Amino acid sequence: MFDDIQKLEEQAVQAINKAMDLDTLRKIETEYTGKKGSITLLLKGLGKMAPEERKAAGMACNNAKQAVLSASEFRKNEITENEIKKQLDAPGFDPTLPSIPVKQMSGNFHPVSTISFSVEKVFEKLGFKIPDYFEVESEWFNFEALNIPGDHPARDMQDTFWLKNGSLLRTHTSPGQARAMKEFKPPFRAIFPGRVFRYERTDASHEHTFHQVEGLMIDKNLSVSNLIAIMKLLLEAIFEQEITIRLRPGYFPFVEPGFELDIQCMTCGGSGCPVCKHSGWVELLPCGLVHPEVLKAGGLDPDEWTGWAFGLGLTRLAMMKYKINHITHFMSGDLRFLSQFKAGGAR
Ligand code: FA5
Repeated sequence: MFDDIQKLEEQAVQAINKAMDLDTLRKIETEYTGKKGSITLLLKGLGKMAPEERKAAGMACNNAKQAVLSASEFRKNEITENEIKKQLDAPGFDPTLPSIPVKQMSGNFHPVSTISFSVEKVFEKLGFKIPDYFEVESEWFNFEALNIPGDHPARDMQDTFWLKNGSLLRTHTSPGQARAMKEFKPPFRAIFPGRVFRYERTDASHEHTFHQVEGLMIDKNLSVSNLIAIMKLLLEAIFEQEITIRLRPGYFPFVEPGFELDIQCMTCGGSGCPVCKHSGWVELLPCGLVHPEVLKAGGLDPDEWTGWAFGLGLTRLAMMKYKINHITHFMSGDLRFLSQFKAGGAR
């Protein structure tokens, strides 16, 4: 057995030293150390040996395998160096020629990051905390804590990517509501921006993976007028112009009352155009006063505490701000698209 191992090692090293190109080298390596290589087969046969012989034979096989791999690595470097030398010595090669100019590509933020930073800046000044919650969530935080039990039809509003262990990819940033209520002592105010996922067909304005930012304020005696004031302040800071907003009733099980907030179309000023489908208004974000059941799930007494919440689609906001006509550009990884957003963010 030991003679066989030594013979195989010698044969392999000889063949390796004679190899003139990397392809041949790779073939020899596989012939001896690959899955069905001769040294590997010897190693596989060790199980049939008597236990007292097995250990020494195993060591010998492993040493031989190591010797073959080292010889191969050494020869690989020699072949590569020879190849480079051949190219440098070839007639017509002029190492003094200037290289092809490298395009200056300084890094810049993704437009969705830029818009998220702008939102964070506004809320930071107003004393909001910015915790970072989980993309992989429990069913309880994503649904139950938000007053959406298993048989509730509202579950169908957001198609879910379920994981094998029963967790899910959060379908919105709202699971942060109960998390924040459990984490911070009231009164508090927080926003939680992040990536969310929905099992959805993509089109010009729908992605399966997109960004939202959730806002939550918990205090005593909060009202819808507090919410409107903060939303107006946020949107005017983002769009850098005066904004007219309106609220329409909207249904979400975790807010009562719930609203859809629209802004007056910035393209036509409200007179009607294709962007606003001739209505003069563009739907921007859902919001409302936190439902008593959600306060309870977060461990707060609804007789003592009130709250408002909103869920802003950051990717859609970036589309509006930068006038992007198709949402799939954002995750395309296309440098021609991304390089339009200069360092600092604004185009
Ligand atoms: C929600 O996700 C609620 N959690 C928002 C909320 C929070 C309501 C707090 C009340 C209180 P909705 O499914 O409508 O709601 O999504 C919110 C925003 O995310 C939408 O207005 C839109 O801007 C964006 N959005 C929704 N689906 C997609 C999608 N597939 N692709 C891109 N953006 C989307």
